[in-house]
Amino acid sequence: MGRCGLQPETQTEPFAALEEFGEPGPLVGVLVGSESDREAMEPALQELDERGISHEFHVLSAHRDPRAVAEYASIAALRGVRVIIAGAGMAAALPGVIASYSELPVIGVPLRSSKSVADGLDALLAIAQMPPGVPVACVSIDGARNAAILAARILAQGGGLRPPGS
Ligand code: RP5
Repeated sequence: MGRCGLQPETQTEPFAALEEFGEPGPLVGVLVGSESDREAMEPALQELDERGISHEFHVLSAHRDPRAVAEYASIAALRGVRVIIAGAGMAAALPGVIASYSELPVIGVPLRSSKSVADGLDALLAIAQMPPGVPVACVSIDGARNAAILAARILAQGGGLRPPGS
């Protein structure tokens, strides 16, 4: 499992993150919008660890590093990632922006940031109220463990849908 954040110097280089994200990926990508979100997402990482599900962890902000988020999401499926869990607080754009760039299932985790004026409700609404056509699954506020369990259940549906007419 790799746990890393982009170095500041790479964030200003166009597509510089492709080198890092070009490596074959794990099954689950776990992202947060800030270092301050890391602790709240630990239950997700622990649950994935206990289930033996390969995963990676990145700190990528939809507002502060939008290009890096776009790069990550655009090639995640090509790297073999099957589900993305994204946690963020306040104006929690991260899950929605990832869903804009990827057709992978995205599970958003609204986080109760210490800076929240609404005790996490702001993040919940930001994640849940996506426009039609760009779905994001939303677990409860600080529901990181449930996000990992949901990711495991999605991964268990390996057969997928049958093509129409089959
Ligand atoms: C959000 O703003 C992050 O997901 C975090 O929950 C919140 C505060 O971020 P920091 O100012 O602590 O980096 O984007």
